Amino acid sequence: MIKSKKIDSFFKRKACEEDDKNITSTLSEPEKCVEQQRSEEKEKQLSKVPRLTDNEFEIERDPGKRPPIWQYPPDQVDEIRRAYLKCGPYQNFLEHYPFSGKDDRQRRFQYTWFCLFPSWLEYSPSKDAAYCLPCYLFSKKPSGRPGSDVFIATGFRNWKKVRNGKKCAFLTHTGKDPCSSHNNALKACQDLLNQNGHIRNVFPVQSSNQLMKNRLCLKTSIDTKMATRTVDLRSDTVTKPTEAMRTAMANADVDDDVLGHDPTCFRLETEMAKIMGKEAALFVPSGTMANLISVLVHCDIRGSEVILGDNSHIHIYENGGIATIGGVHPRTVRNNEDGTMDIDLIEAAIRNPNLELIYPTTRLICLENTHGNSGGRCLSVEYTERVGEVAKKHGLKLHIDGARIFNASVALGVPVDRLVQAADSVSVCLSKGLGAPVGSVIVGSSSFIAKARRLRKTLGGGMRQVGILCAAALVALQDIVGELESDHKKARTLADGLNQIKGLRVDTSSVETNIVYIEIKEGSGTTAAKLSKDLENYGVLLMPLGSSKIRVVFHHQISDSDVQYALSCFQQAVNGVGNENGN
Ligand code: TLP
Repeated sequence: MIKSKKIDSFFKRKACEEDDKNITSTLSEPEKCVEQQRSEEKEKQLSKVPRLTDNEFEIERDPGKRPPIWQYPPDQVDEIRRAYLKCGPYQNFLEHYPFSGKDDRQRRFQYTWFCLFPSWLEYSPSKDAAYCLPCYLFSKKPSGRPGSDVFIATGFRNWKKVRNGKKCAFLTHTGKDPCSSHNNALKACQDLLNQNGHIRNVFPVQSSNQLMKNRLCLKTSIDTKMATRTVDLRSDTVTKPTEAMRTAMANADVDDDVLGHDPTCFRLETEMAKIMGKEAALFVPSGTMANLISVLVHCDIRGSEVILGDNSHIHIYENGGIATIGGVHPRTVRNNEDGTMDIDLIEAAIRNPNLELIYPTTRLICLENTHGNSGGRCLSVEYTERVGEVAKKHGLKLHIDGARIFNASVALGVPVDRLVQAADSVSVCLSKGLGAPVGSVIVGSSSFIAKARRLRKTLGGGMRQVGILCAAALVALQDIVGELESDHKKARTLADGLNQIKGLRVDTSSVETNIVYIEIKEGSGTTAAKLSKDLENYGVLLMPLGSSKIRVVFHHQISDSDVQYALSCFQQAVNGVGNENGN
């Protein structure tokens, strides 16, 4: 993978340019003479730098000599910005640049860049460097991060290095993203120059009639916004990629992953294996395929049986794929309300290998953590380890459907690798609470993942430039895992609020993570289907289950005010009255 360079690296000065004094001290007499001529020439150039007095402001044309914009008094800074914009960026004539190279060549190359970016690129004669005017005008106190502050490109004489297209420092500075800090600064400049439409300038010229009309318009647009507000609680699968994800996707370094060469996919798989404490990882299109592949790799001998919960996702919602596609026989054990299966029931379900003439052969136990149909409840390390011991004792493998394993890890306060230590394989969804648009990852031993890779191809899950998807997933790991705790908090707030509404009930003790199951009490006068429909009219989306149960799932795109809004809509829909707190 090619590392993208920071802007500074394009402008590293050559050692010989580092210190002009050092250079002169090592020069011969004739060379010193030339050098002196040059510096006199430079001084002359500087004296030519125009200075402009605009009312009280003296505009310093040389960007290398200006004080930082944020040092000006806040009430004057816009006027100063406007004055600078009126002058435009300071650029040099070709003949005014100091010559470069031993044979005193003109700086045509550098000059060309100024012609290419006439609206923002500036030249500083005193520093012999390039600057960006809009970025200067809207710079904040420096953050100190390299490349993130005002564009000050020193090392002017070495600019030939930027010639190769996509790594050009100037293009990198402007950025392709319309919201890059440079483009934002450009927009800010335009806004500053176009103040006619500003509300401050429009209001004073309006009659009282017009003012009243405007107020009504404003109220209508707020009402409309309320009515068109959407609070999507159907699942944590509904999130839209964040801006950071979209940017990462657009810039992802990719190659053919079926050939095993996609660098971003490699990065994600390596990272996931590390986080989960397993040898290897494999990116797959969905949680369903992740579970199917995992079960099929563990049960690759005909006549295999898997023990799994009767209320598990694999058993209920995955089209029976393990049986219809994999020929694996499911043996269900009752799921308790907390998502566990009793250990003795699991053990009792393991087939007696001596009777293989009549029984299928048990090869695998599957757990689900968090357990979706039990309201997102967490399986503890202790429980998982006890199941792992049973599996080991009988020579079986343990797979965890960890679609929401990060939610469990956060809720239990246990590192995720510890939580899955007893498992031979884990499927982890990136497109649930983590908010990535697509994908799951399977983790396990290297040999397990090698077989899984082959099966993924068989199932049509091998994808080519898949780094585009993995790039978003890497952002999800970095940005969204930290949001899960807040999702859980919001779920509890909603649960508590709903319990205050007559006709609804939530078992708050079951709300451990981001899922809330709502029960509609008998005599409430509504049903799951009707309530969902009514809430949909307010823009609150959820999932009705049966006649009296509704599921809501939280994710990072639900805000605190969404929770309050949803509560007041529930109140309104069930009881026909409501206040802002939903009480
Ligand atoms: N769950 C979806 C629906 O299918 C119910 C949801 O909205 O919760 N394991 C678990 C525990 C899951 O909850 C899901 C999806 C999957 C696997 C399957 O993942 P995908 O949808 O990516 O195939």
